[in-house]
Amino acid sequence: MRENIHVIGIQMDLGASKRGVNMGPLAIRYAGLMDKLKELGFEALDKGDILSDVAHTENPKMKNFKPIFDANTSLYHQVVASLKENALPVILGGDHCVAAGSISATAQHYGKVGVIWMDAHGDFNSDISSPSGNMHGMPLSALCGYGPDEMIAFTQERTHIDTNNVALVGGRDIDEDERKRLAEAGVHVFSIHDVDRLGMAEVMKRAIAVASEGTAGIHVSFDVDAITPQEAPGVGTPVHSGLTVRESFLAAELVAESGKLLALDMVEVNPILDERNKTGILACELILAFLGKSVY
Ligand code: B3U
Ligand code: MN
Ligand code: MN
Repeated sequence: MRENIHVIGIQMDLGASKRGVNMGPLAIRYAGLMDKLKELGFEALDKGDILSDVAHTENPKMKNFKPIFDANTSLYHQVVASLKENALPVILGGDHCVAAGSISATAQHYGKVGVIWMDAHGDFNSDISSPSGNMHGMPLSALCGYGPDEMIAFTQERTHIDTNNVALVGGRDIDEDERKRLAEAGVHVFSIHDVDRLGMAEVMKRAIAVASEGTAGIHVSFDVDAITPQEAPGVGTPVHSGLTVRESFLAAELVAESGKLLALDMVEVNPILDERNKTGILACELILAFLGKSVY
């Protein structure tokens, strides 16, 4: 595990249907993230927040594309810079669009990386298949080369993520077309049903194996709506019957134990919809667990 952590916030909510996840980085910092990282012994540097421009839609199938792309371009360059400094980037979203920037950067730096995408949703729509035009439903598809390609056009050449190395964990609200797209692309889907049947330890063992096979390591992208809404109420698109808090921590602890973590996104915390920063505090503690904080 690296000693050097760069915390990078991105105040952007333009990919979601509800406003407010732009305040996610503030809520997670307010929960004490920087001090707690230092208490754990990390050299933790706060790189501040990237801001997005105002909402502006030209194509309703890709709402707010331009300001999303611009903010993501800044994020991409910041994450590449942090990786060059040998830091492990922790990205505080923001809606899940930010993973298009952060994961492109990790892939650009390391060449071949695996992804564990923890989410109630698939985020595997294209502009064509999306029922909403909301871009936070598209980043995983874009990253894997299934479009929209513009979303990850940060450099001339795209470094796509091989779907053989992608595990989606916690899915339980996936659109019909999206399900077919995930299956055709060969993404390893561990739905909430699989978590029930196999248990989180086995699911994560398999997800880590998938994401590690032939890669430099793993980029984890954690959407807090993976967790059940009673425990994580501060999210824009809650889906009932999600991961428990303990399952979420177990997943984080097992990733830490694997020693394969290269970068971490913690996204979709919506302080406006939260209860006394419950979701922000949970997101903060989960980050620490992904970085190796143990309870014993
Ligand atoms: N799959 C739907 C809904 C959705 C995706 N991600 C979130 N919601 N958070 C869509 O709009 O693509
Ligand atoms: Mn998501
Ligand atoms: Mn989600």
